[in-house]
Amino acid sequence: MSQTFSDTVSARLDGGVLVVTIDNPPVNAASADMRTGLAGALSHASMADKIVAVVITGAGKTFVGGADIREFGAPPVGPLLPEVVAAIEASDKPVVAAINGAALGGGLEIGLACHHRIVSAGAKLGLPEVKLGIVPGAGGTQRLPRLAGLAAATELIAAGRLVAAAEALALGIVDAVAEGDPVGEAVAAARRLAGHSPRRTGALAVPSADPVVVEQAGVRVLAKARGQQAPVEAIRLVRAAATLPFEQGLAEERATFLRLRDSTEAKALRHIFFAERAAAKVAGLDGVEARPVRTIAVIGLGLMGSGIAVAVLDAGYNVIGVEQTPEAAENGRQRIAGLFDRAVKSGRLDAEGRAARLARLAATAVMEEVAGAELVIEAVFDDLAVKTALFERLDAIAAPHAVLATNTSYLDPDQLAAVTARPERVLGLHFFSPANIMRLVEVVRCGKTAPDVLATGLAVAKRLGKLPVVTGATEGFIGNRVFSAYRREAEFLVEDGALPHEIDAAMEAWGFAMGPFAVFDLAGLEIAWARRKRQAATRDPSARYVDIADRLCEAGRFGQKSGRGWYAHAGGKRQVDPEVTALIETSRAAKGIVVRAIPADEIVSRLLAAMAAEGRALLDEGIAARASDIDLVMINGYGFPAHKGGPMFVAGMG
Ligand code: T1G
Repeated sequence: MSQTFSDTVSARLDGGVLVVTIDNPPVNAASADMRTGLAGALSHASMADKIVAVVITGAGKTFVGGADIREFGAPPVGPLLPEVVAAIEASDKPVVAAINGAALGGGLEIGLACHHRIVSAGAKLGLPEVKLGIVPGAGGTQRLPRLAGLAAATELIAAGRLVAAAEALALGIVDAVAEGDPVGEAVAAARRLAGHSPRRTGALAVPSADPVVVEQAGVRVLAKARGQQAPVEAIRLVRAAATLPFEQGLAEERATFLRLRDSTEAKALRHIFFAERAAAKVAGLDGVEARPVRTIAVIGLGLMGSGIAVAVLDAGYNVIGVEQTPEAAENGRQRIAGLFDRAVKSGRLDAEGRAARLARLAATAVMEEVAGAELVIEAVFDDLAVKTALFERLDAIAAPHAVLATNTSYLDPDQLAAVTARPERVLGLHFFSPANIMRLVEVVRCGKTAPDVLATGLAVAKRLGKLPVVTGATEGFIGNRVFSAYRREAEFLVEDGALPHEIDAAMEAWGFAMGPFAVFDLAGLEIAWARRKRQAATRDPSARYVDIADRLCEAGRFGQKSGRGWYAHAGGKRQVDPEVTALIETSRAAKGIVVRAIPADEIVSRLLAAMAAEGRALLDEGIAARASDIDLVMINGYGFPAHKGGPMFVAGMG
């Protein structure tokens, strides 16, 4: 017989054990109602003599997905999670966690306060709060070190890394991995523990550890934190677990959590969290089924094509890799095999996985073989004539129901669709290099793309583990349009008086891993130069135009690959090149520009404003569906720091 303690918490008695189930779809977040219910169940258990122990579990595929992030910023509603967690730990009757699925943030903190933890084999556990710009706020930084030690706790909390069940057992975070149903095994364990004094995590001593090892764990995480606050605070709090009395550590943690929760960094990362979920909701696709896809043809196995093929093979699809000649096809197959070798070397893949993936790859020079694919992705040279001819051919030989996708970065996919008999089956899938690593895929909805074709593109991108963002068809889509505005303003700043290294220094100090000119040199200057030349005839003569980059390219300075660009590059290092400074000064003088010193904050604000203004235009044109999509594209494709939220968020338009 089941008993309810709130809308989201109910319980049943199983031979003296109260089995409490949290059922708060979609992720059993620790909402106010859930907390009230859990607290109610615990106090009921403490008062009922017939109850000898408690088991806590979640309904569905999640244990508890954490605190309810939507409640952040709203006035707090009691009982607060730390109070519920403290009640669990203080219970005189053993409380066993049956971790049936994801136990994240406050969800794991509930588990850590239980006296025994049994996890199902497929569950993921972790304290990913730093990914939201905060630290655990319900005891995670004080209880996890007591179970897993300082070094592991430092790494897991400061990096927000999740662990699978086996690693959680090895680290001492859980007591057992369930062979079958974790609830049944938890009830059995609870009965065994009944009548014994509970093992309270907070009462455990923090195992001693080699301070050097603990220090190194923190250093490794901070090397990637790029000035974010939360990882620094997480490391400090985990250390405090070893030096402060438990209750004092909890208080310090809570104060830090509350301070960070309202920080701009946390608001920015929360914005990104919900932006990623919102991007998946595409207008006009409610109830639209994606077409089934088992085999994907990738045309062109160069840098982009081979990366795309690897991502597709990693996701379990069959791949038909097409090149112009048998030799090129074999080179392509070897390039793909080489990418898998690297994955094996870095431990991300084992030999069996590599072999299984390559077994699903057919590399060929016979274009007609694409007839066996439900989706064709072309990644050939980004030239209109080349791609148009290819689409005419594909339209004739691809399966009637197959979806045709272009990986173009700058061409208008509508022009490619127009040369086919069925333009409704054409869309853009714009991957970012390296395509097997970069998360972002711009999914381009062309003028005639059918809803189920768009749904198919989104479904495939999601299965690749990518972050798909839908964009309309315009030159450069969302990302390159905003990046072009960024580039334009950066060059205006150079003409006005700032030097490339000063601009890069300002943007890197603000949070970018690389400033614009370092990125231009890394990507190569020739592609933008070719586009500027293509546009020269139609460029508005009254519009401001900076020709310094043209001068650099005319001098053979194409960036890192040619050893010289905006910088001189040697030994993997970039250096200010007096030749470039002289070229800049000459160009300014030729235009009679009165140079002035430009402070770093003006550099930053002008570049951010330029990106936001272009974003605004994309929204007005209906190319981007929402401002947060633009933030996702710039963060996941162009190195905009996530903890800043994106150009639209910074401009207050997120
Ligand atoms: N709060 C509120 N809503 C949440 C949520 C949460 N914690 N997690 C997910 N959602 C919503 C999400 O917005 C989406 O809504 C729907 O649930 C499905 O999510 C004190 C303070 C659990 C692995 O960081 O990582 O605890 O779009 O699409 O792919 O120390 O959600 O449908 O309207 O992601 O199956 C720490 C966050 C919080 C975990 C499931 N917890 N969540 O993935 O579904 S801070 C986290 C996830 C904390 C304490 C602190 C994933 C998931 P909608 P989804 P999924």
